[in-house]
Amino acid sequence: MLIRKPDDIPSSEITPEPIYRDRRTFLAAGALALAGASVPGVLHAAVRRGSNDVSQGEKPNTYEQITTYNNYYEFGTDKEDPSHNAGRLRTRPWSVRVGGLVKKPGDWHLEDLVRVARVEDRVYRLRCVEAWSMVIPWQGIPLAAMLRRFEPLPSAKFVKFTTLLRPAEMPGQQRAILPWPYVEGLRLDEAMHPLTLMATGLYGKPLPNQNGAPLRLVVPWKYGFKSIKAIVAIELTDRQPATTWSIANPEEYGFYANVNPQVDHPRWTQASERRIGKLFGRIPTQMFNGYGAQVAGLYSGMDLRRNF
Ligand SMILES: Nc1nc2c(c(=O)[nH]1)N[C@H]1C(S)=C(S)[C@@H](COP(=O)(O)O)O[C@H]1N2
Ligand SMILES: [Mo]
Repeated sequence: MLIRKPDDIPSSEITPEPIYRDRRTFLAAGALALAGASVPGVLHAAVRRGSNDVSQGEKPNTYEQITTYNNYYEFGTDKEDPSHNAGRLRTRPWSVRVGGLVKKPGDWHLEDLVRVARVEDRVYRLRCVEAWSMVIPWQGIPLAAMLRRFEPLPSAKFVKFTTLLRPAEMPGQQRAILPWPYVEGLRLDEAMHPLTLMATGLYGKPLPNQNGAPLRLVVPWKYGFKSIKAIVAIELTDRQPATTWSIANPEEYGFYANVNPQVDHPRWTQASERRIGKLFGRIPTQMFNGYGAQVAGLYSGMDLRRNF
């Protein structure tokens, strides 16, 4: 018989999923309350989710939904391709190259990198630019805590992220669907925002490969394509970095990609979305995906129609 220490057992394994969900929501709300009033909207959202108001659509999606309906073109373009094909990817050992405008460049072992801060629970909405959405209970560490360890220079204004390039294990990279490797970027203040997370897990389990193991970005107020998976490099820059979808199609995908129901995609409306798992109807899309109280200030004075 295999006997494990209780703390080796993910809570999700010993708690039925619906109870786990409620408990996590409660924990998240409590943690944010302790953190003070700096992110009142998040606390409020967490409390609302805890109220079991299913009609709001704020109940977390199931583990099954989150891990079988994915966008990850390195493993194919159909939603079920990543869950079918990503199992072969080797995510250990893993290191992240840190460079550019920092005092402390260098290669970090994944284990050392995620040890720079305590792992937190964050239940976030994820809104894909394709107009579907989910609610995902992530675990991860704030990107800000990571970046501080690299000591950005005063000249640093942006952060560039790069996905692993390994066509032998990522069959989508054997075709020119997108320019590889996948790259993304944030303004430094967006990257330092307390909502910006480096995710290492979901539902209390290690991040599945199809969701971006072992380390993926989560920027909940932006369209999902900003949340780059399987990160192997982080570079601080003084110029806005090129990003994969704006290279592929600059008319349709911009650098900012803030969720905005008032600015339609050239080929479809962004005013509403299809919540995965909800059988009928669509739900209204919220400005900044509902995180405006926390992040709108980052964009004051900016023309959000031009900076899409
Ligand atoms: N490297 C990489 N990261 C990526 C993508 C991708 O194709 N490659 N797809 C993006 C898109 S479009 C979305 S919507 C989210 C989906 O994340 P999920 O599969 O965990 O829900 O991942 C983003 N990160
Ligand atoms: Mo997406």
